[in-house]
Amino acid sequence: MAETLGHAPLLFAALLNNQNNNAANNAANNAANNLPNAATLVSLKNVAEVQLQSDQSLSEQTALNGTLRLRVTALDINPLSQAQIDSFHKNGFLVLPDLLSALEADTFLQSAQSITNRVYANGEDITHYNILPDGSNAPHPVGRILATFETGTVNNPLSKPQIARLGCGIHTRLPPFASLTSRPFHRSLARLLLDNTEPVITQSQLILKSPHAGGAIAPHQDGCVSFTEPASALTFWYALEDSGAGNGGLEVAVGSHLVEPVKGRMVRLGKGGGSGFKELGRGDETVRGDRGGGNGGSYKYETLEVSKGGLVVFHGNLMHRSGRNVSGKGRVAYSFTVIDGRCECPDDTYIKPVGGEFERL
Ligand SMILES: O=C(O)CCC(=O)C(=O)O
Repeated sequence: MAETLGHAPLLFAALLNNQNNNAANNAANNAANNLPNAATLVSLKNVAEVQLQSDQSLSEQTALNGTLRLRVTALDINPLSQAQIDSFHKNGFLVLPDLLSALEADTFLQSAQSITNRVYANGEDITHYNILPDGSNAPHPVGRILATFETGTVNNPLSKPQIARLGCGIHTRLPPFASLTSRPFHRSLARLLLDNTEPVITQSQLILKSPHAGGAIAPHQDGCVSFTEPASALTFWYALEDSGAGNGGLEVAVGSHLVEPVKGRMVRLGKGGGSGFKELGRGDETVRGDRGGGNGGSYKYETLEVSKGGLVVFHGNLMHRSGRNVSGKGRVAYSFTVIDGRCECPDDTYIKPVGGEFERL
């Protein structure tokens, strides 16, 4: 996995490492040096913040909300069979196909594309950040939309730098994703699968793997970022485009949630958006960057084939990763993570909002 790149934790590592704000030049440099290696990609990552609140008209939102409400009613009556619940506990994840119609998935995709277009257009609603090496001036991602970029390309070095991720407050700024996230069906799943009777949202993101450019995401557990005691993190991952072995699909280490406890947690450093990693049971020792990979390298990973509109729901302790997208097919996913509000979440948790209150699902 020499070429693997960040996921949620590494997003923040990327913020810390960003020292160059000119993504176009980075891409040109990478092209000149042939394919970039992992270190090059991470150190050249770029970040931009979208400031506008919404890209949808009220009538579009209303139409979408109406559609969603109808589907929720149907799905919430009997969300899962016992066999599905048993399978989740055994394997650590569950694939639920066709939760979004193709039309709905396209609507969310359009919303994602509208945001990415605005970032690419680099208009006045976009703020660029130059992050100092110590990360002290990094913007905090809670409640914001921050874009990070792939600065290299896989097969097409002449293409412009592609957005790799938009997070971590997608649903707080974009009404269509607020509607999707707050479906009662998700609350039912949280209660049924992890006994999360008071689920709260820790983050929501769009993960974009552009054709020929999408980078790999290193093995990790979401419970390192969305940490609680006892562990309660549950991630909902929607394929907005077909996702699988051909285009850098989600890979899971089946059953790893049973044998790989979360060994550390991501913490806030200082008053800015800086982050570090605290190993559990090691007192106050904090290291900068991400160590959320656990024993990730030693597992066998299975690539999930998820058609557009399918949902993967997975345990916060499940090791997962994804590969580069070397295909000509895009791969956009929307994900959000919940924890149980009854469980203890330390105040220095990186993703915890200032003031300490997470939003209820
Ligand atoms: O979409 C993917 O490839 C994985 C995303 C992921 O693991 C994450 O954001 O934590």
